[in-house]
Amino acid sequence: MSIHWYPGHIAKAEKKLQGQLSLVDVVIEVLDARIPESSRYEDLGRLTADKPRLLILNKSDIADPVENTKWLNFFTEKTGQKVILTSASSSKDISTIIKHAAELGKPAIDKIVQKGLLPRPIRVMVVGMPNVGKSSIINKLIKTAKARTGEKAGVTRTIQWIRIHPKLELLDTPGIIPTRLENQERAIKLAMVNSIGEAAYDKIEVAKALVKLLFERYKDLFCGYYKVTQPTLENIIESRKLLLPGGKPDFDRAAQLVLSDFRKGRIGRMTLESPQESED
Ligand SMILES: Nc1nc2c(ncn2[C@@H]2O[C@H](COP(=O)(O)OP(=O)(O)OP(=O)(O)O)[C@@H](O)[C@H]2O)c(=O)[nH]1
Ligand SMILES: [Mg+2]
Repeated sequence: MSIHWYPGHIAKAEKKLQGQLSLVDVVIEVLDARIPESSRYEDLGRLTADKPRLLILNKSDIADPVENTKWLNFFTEKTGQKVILTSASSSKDISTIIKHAAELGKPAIDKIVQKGLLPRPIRVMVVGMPNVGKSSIINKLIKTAKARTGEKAGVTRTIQWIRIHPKLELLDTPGIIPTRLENQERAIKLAMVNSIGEAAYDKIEVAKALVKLLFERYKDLFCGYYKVTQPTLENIIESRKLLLPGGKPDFDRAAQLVLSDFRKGRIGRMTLESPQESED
């Protein structure tokens, strides 16, 4: 199987991201907690010129809680960054993001004050691969601020910087990390969590690989949910009676079903990779 990508776009996207990053004091780096390593961009440190980063494992509500803890510990040790688990719908998690961003940005403002200049708000931005939850987090950060300050919706729509805390300003658009897909194993996991445009891959192939992986990692949950005993789409087609007119198996529908069930967390809380396998 091959997932297509376009190296020509990468340099341009990186340049844009680098430009945005140069404007901020703190970078909020969002990963998908179901594929923390595969949704991470190793080169972000180079692009941010080593600005403080808050590493967020988002969608932790639909990821495996045991794996969540493992990944939290792994990244905390490995990166030396502040790492937290979040769900974009949790107001408590949004407050935690604000609290850590304010802490991480304080040294930058202290420096300004030490030079005898007036302090300014800490500037932050949200960065991550497609579909990890960047917009959900940004919207929540803005809404929380509006609720607190009583600011009217729409007023801040046209401005680039939005005050989300007395000391914090947020860039209102996320930084999109360009996806390099040299590594097909990684590309297929990104496809599984819907982080790659559907035109780039064959849904049936990705669904087949997902079924295998879920069976390997979460056999009981997987088999229980679909009432199957084997990791094949054929089994799911049979169990769910997914047939085309005339009685032929409907692989398209089966693939769509499995992908959508997994992406929405319907089968259960699942994580597709564990830290020990990802160590180089
Ligand atoms: N369960 C769960 N779903 C989430 C969470 N955060 C975001 N989502 C869902 O994931 C999908 C993508 O979220 P977005 O906020 O649009 O992600 P994004 O990173 O802005 O995506 P792009 O704009 O495509 O790069 C949406 O359906 C969200 O509702 C989360 O913490 N938990
Ligand atoms: Mg978005």
